[in-house]
Amino acid sequence: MTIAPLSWQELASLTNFQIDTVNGPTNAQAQLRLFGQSESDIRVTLYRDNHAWCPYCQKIWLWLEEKQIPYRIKKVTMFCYGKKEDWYKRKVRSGMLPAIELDGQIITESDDILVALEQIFGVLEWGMQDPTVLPLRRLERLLFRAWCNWLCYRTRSPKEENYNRDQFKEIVSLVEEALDNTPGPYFLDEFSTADVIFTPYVERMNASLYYYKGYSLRELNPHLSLWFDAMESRATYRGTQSDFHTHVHDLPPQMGGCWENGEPQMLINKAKVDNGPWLGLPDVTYPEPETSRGEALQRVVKHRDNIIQVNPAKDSLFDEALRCALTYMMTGETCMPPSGSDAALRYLRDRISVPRDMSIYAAKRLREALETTATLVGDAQGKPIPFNHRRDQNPANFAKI
Ligand SMILES: N[C@@H](CCC(=O)N[C@@H](CS)C(=O)NCC(=O)O)C(=O)O
Repeated sequence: MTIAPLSWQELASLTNFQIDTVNGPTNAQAQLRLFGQSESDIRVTLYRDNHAWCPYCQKIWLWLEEKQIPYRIKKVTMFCYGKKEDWYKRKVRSGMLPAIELDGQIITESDDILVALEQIFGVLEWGMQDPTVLPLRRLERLLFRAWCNWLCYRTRSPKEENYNRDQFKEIVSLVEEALDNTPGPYFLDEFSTADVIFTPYVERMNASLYYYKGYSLRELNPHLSLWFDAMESRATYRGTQSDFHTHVHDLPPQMGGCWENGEPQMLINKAKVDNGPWLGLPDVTYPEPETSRGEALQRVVKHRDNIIQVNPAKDSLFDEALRCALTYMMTGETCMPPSGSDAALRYLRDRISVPRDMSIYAAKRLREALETTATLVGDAQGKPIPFNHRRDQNPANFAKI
């Protein structure tokens, strides 16, 4: 039995999802964060990328959220998905992100930014220059380099591939040791700057190694596993957290390539991340909030005109197909989309970006609904996701919003 697609008006009536972007939980949509304070208290502007893909920006974002420092957010285009704004190049000649404006002064380089913020607002438990934090910062860079060596260089032989993997695992064992040395799940006795420093790349390592190498960082390393769980207990981290699908496709142009090893486990993982099922992937383990479907629906209803416009399919065809997927997501009833809409539905499935568009479980529910609905009419895939750039995600297409 299939049902007719609901109208946009009927769909809109099924969600009352709303968050207070300014004073509520950490979220990717905010342009202003006050934490109950007033705009006149603001001393900081954070310049970060539109899509929340920039790892060094996540570091500053998380720190500001943890310290509840009121700040403004100005979003800038990364080279990989569009043209850098001239106004930003006048502020930061290299165009690099992140940057902050602190009491009118521009500061770049994420580590320097944290040091400058600490001088004004105090440290997050332990500071960047603290003797307990410095070795952890060095360890994070070691881990980062070992990850790059394994993931981002095309190896010429299995021997070379295995060598890079073993080098990475060796550094991971040092990370496990460091985590084992503390009484709780974090890198020091309490959650601190040290955890913020590790967060962006450990999250990206978890995603990319699962997909490109068949290696599940979070599942294979007990202390890292507890660390991830502890991070996910924090609303601040949840607000910045991305999913596997987003990362594995945003990393290649940023990193200059990510290389598959072609092993059986890798092929299984890759198929799961690309085609689902997305629930159950080790990119998130906290329980799904009841609001996930309502959130996904609210975000699509809000941006539907642009979502339909950027889709390669004819507007009327995709409008109906999208309503079918949303109808299915909200009612659980199968809703047959128009024939020929399978590629269009999968085009959107592949371009939901977490946390830019919605949070992790909302995205999983939406991807699932799009895929299930597409399957009713065929197995055509959307235009492939580009590997060398992501201009398919140019924010200019959404600039009117
Ligand atoms: N060492 C710098 C690195 C910053 C960096 O590499 N930023 C990248 C984004 S993650 C960037 O701005 N790339 C230019 C672009 O993509 O537009 C820092 O720690 O802030």
